[in-house]
Amino acid sequence: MAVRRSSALDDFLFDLNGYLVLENAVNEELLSRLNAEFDAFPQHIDRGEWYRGAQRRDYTPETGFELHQAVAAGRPFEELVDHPSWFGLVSHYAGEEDSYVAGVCIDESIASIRTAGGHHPVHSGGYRGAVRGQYRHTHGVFRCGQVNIILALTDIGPGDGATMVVPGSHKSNLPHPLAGGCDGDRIDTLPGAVEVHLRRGDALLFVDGLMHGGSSRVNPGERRVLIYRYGPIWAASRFGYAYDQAWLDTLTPLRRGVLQPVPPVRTGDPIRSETGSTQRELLESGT
Ligand SMILES: O=C(O)CCC(=O)C(=O)O
Repeated sequence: MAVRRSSALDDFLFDLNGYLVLENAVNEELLSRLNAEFDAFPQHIDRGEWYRGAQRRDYTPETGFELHQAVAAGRPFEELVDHPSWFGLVSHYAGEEDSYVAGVCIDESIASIRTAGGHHPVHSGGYRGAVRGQYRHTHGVFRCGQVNIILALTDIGPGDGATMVVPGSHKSNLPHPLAGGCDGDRIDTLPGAVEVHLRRGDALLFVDGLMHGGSSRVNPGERRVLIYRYGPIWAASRFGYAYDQAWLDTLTPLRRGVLQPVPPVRTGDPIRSETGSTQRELLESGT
């Protein structure tokens, strides 16, 4: 599959709205392997318990089952790290292009299952936004702090708990006067917020500084998504997660380099050279 690079239209719409929808990002074959992994998740485990290299850590009681470090929860999840449908785009928007620290890392990866009644509270937005999630385009380059991919493993239409965004809010200079005021912190009726409906295999790409949240799911069944957050190579895990070296060593150089772009140098180690293949070179050579 060819690596998707951003077009002038992608850049325009991403700058304008703060998000893009990538249709048919993942094919049926990978989708069914990802869904088979979800089928096998032990949904009975408590928050804090581990499943393979991933830990259940629901953001709130209402978000439902959320496995953090999902990338280490099964082989198919590794294939999303440098997926050609979005890796070129996230590198362009969050990867400090044309700088001495070009490249991206994944600082959070989450497998999420939402059932009826669940939602993810509204948060973020440009107003007093953290640098970590900031939107920035200056001197002809993007310098976003974090760009997220939400990959749908199930169709997500009305009532399914679609992610909602407030288009353009990544540049807001003012607080949303009704955020937190409509039905508690639910985003469903927030003025300006729109539902992003996805077909299974579609992905939502957005800058984390965009005001967003998960609408209330009212339909029976499960909403299944994977959330991968990409930031510059110097970003760190928000919650301190680290990967087992033995597992990292099983990955391709590019995937390993995205999950651990700057390996630790410990007392007594030799100086580590900064030279080596860049992510861009590895992506283009397919290694
Ligand atoms: O679950 C969703 O649809 C939104 C997730 C979200 O807001 C987040 O992970 O920051």
